[in-house]
Amino acid sequence: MRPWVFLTAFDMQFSEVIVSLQASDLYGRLKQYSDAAKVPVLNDGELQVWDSLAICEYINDEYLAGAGWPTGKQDRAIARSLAAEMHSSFTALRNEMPMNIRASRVIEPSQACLRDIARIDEIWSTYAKADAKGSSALLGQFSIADCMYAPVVMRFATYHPELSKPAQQYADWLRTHSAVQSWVDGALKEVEIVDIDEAGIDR
Ligand SMILES: N[C@@H](CCC(=O)N[C@@H](CS)C(=O)NCC(=O)O)C(=O)O
Repeated sequence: MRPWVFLTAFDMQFSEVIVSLQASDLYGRLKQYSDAAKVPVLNDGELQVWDSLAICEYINDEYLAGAGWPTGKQDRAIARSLAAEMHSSFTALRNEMPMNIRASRVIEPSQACLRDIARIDEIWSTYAKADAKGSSALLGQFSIADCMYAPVVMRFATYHPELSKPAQQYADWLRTHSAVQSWVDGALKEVEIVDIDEAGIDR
């Protein structure tokens, strides 16, 4: 989702190959596109770029002349820290709140998961900046950092944890961003159910 939202938000042309994570011979299917046998992977000519953050960084370097990060060295440093924190942390949240856009569920989060939610609330409350044009982006400029948090916004839309007002405002803004909405539109048309990602009970 993260590089897809980034590419879409910046009007980049790309084509997609969707591989079901329940496909028979999943390893072989993924190996056709990715030496690492993981998705997402971007194939641009002869070049293979794997990992969502690396794909966003490559697009930013190759096609956007740096516009994928906020302007200003300090804001860029913070945006990169936020993206890296998302990429390397929040294990409990990821385990207990699998992405499931078509569902609305109730779970009982562990203490570790509640701490992850609290830290995300702190990040969004601290760094989302509303502007006159109706944006609420992190550091005041839509960037790779926002794309990295898009899946968490969708997880929160499924499991409804309580958030502070500023954090909820950011979540609402990002969830209704046109690129995120395009992803959600596609997700709502899917029919596949990934059993391992069915958590909680229906609300
Ligand atoms: N850190 C990687 C995560 C890559 C990853 O774990 N991808 C999973 C799907 S979310 C995958 O390809 N799983 C297939 C498998 O492990 O066989 C990224 O964000 O790009």
